[in-house]
Amino acid sequence: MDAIAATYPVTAEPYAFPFVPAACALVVIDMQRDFLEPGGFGAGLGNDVSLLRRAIGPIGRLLAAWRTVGLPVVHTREGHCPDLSDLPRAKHRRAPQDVPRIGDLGPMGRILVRGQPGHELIPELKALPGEIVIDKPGKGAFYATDLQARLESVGVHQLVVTGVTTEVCVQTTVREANDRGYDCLLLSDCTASYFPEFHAASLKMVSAQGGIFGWVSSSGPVLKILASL
Ligand code: TIU
Repeated sequence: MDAIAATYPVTAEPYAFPFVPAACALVVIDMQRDFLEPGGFGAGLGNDVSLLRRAIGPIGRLLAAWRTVGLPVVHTREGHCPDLSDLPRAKHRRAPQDVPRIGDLGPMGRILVRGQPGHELIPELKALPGEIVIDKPGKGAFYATDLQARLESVGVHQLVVTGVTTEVCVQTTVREANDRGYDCLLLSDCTASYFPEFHAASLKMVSAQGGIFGWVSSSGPVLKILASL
């Protein structure tokens, strides 16, 4: 049997994740300038964006190993059409009066608008040609996107999930994936939040109750398996 079609147990909470490389995609959620760099959406909401940078190195190393094996990679980007027709009124309104809103002009162009500099993936984690890039108007990567069809077309039913922020777009995506029948492994060092306590609680919520939404590990055990393939 092909080595990538075998099952490799990954040490995880609440028990080993049955990693089948041939059926697994790496999902990198919203590693965009608007969330990680000063002057973007995250900073405008009053967050310390430097807290998210801890995930860049671990995601970069995992991406490199994943690409070497040739498994599918999905990058997501949160954002809206320039005419904001896919921006629900409630999401647009939901900000204090004095902060920049989605669509407003900031130092990296219009905030969370597709095609603007702030919407781009950070330079450290650019998508390579052939990798799936999902532009999503919501927090979850399945809502109003063709992600499920794209995963089905490449035979994927497991997801290794990384990116930002742990309790917002990452956890929303894990919950959506769980309801659609995907096994998700969330990697603690490859995710980050503006609120370290929310990061820790999110990881616990996923793996508690027998793995109610999935599994939690760190990138080390996955890297070791990838290196052996
Ligand atoms: N604000 C916050 O923590 N996150 C978001 O708005 N989007 C994502 O998590 N990508």
